[in-house]
Amino acid sequence: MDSKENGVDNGAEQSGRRGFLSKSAALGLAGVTLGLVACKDEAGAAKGGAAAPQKEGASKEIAPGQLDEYYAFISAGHGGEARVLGLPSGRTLKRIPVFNTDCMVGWGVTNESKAIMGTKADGTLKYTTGDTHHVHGSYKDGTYDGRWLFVNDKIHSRLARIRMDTMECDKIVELPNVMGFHGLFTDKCDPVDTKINYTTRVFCGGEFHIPLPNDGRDLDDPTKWGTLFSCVNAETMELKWQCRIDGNNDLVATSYDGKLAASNQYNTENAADLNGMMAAERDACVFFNIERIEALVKAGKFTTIGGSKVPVVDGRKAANSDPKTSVTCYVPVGKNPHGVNASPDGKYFVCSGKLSPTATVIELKRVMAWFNGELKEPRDAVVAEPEIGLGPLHTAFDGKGNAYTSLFLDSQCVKWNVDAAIAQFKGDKTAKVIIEKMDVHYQPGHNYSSMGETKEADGKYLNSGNKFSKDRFLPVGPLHPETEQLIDISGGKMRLVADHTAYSEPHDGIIVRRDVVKTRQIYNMDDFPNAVKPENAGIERHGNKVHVRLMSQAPAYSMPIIKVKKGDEVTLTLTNHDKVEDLTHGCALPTYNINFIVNPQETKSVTFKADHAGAFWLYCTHFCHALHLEMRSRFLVEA
Ligand code: CUK
Ligand code: CUA
Ligand code: CA
Repeated sequence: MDSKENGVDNGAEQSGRRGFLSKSAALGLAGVTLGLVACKDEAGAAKGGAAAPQKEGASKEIAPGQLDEYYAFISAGHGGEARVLGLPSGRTLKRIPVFNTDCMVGWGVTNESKAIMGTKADGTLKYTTGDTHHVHGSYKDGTYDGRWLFVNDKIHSRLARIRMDTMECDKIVELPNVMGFHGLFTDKCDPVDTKINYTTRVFCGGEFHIPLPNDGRDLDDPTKWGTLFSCVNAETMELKWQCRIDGNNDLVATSYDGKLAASNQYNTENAADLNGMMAAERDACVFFNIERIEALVKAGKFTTIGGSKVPVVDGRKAANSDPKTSVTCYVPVGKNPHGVNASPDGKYFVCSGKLSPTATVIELKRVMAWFNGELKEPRDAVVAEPEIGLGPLHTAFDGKGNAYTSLFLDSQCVKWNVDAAIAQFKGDKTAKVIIEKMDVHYQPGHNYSSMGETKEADGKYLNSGNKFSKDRFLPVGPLHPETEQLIDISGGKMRLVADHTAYSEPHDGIIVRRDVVKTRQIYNMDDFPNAVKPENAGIERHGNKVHVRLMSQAPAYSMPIIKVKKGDEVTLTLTNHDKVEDLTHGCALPTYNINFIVNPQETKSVTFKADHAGAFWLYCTHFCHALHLEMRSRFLVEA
């Protein structure tokens, strides 16, 4: 059998695949993006697939029993969850259900998780789908403080918070009058009170234009539609304010001093169709002056939209003609940009062209100068715009002055030097901007580096989240796994260290030093007001409402028989009294579609109607003890 028969392409075919991907993607855009095809240079030309990891890379392997150096917290795309990997091994450490339901932990099953996810009047979940793209951490002193992670849901415009000590989602908020909440970033400091040098705000970019409010008006007149940039209080997870803009938001970045947030805009045209969105030669990166927006909110200079009470400040150009009072600054950048990333030194934001082969470097000092009326044009804040390759999307940094941008069309990662790009922009023809291009497999979206979005960027690892793996792994049917490729960037040359598979679909993530993360070992029973203790355990009945209060301690539940009547509304609360770390029990109830776990000292509950008469074994699903299989109780429902 040759390699083709079993569906595995060999090396020679790999290069064919690379060429095909590059050409077909470029062709699809031909006609609208002539410049893009024309600029393909030697360095960007298709090459063969990169080989297996090099020798030195192999030494990075984490032997059995050894722990990884880093955590990677990554989004899961339309899987709706967040994931935790160990790096460099790529071991999956945890999958954190957020917007999806998960029957391992009972996310979307228990009353507690449903209360976080949001329910309809009948108690069922409002949404069961999610689309997570971006995970960012909370900061203190310009680096991660290990407190929270925040993750977006593009499909239903929700922001979720994950506690890093338990690595569980604890709050979700839905953004009003926003559709397609895509980019998200935490702030790192208060713009005014510099003593608040930690995260108190989360910024959320709204991508899709919609009627405001979206209640059926203006359906046939998209010129009246708009998009909002939202600010959420990180502590309370309530909306602080929104800012209406011209064009749209895509991704978001923030400055270390808390004064600026920015979002790249690919639809400055405010268009409703593909050609319209690609009409302008340049789009923009819109900067928000946080201090001014909040001053307007404080002064009552805002409107509200529809039934929402959230203050909405006008950030459109027409309302912001004087830079000295403007809340927004629209800096023109390459066509249909995707991605805006802050350099770890806090000086620059880099916005990539996507349909332009360029990355635009914007100096924050100059943006502030524009807001102070000291810079003529917003475009004057641009200090470099190197040509780096085809389909540039996201940029990561090594903390040594180099940037790494994913090239979607070229299926490469390009390493370039920011200072050299600035020198070239000033006219230095000898400046060597491009340092190296490396093939990745294939069509990379996000890349992100170890501690790369903090002042502690250490330049050790770069992850390339690729949208296609194609021939990198054994085929598993029509849908292939995607690849997360780990690249060692600590030396002079980039080295591919490992391919990790990813279940659809890798977007953004962060790589965090392991010492930053401090997890809890067990829960505190007192944190649960509904905890079941020996004094209140048992069955309590009020009419047809029955509360079953159950305890678990390996290898038994506190009641061998639980008897209710058909038609009862049963609330089952289970507290795990085991105190040993990781001694988790499950609670599954056949026919009733109930399945969840309780960790040591944790309490969870479910409410359901006992609408099937009969005997049902309530059993432990989580292997906890030699007598795990014996850990079960009879749930009897009298007809
Ligand atoms: S986006 Cu995924 S590759 Cu949603 Cu951050 Cu660019
Ligand atoms: Cu308790 Cu298995
Ligand atoms: Ca555009």
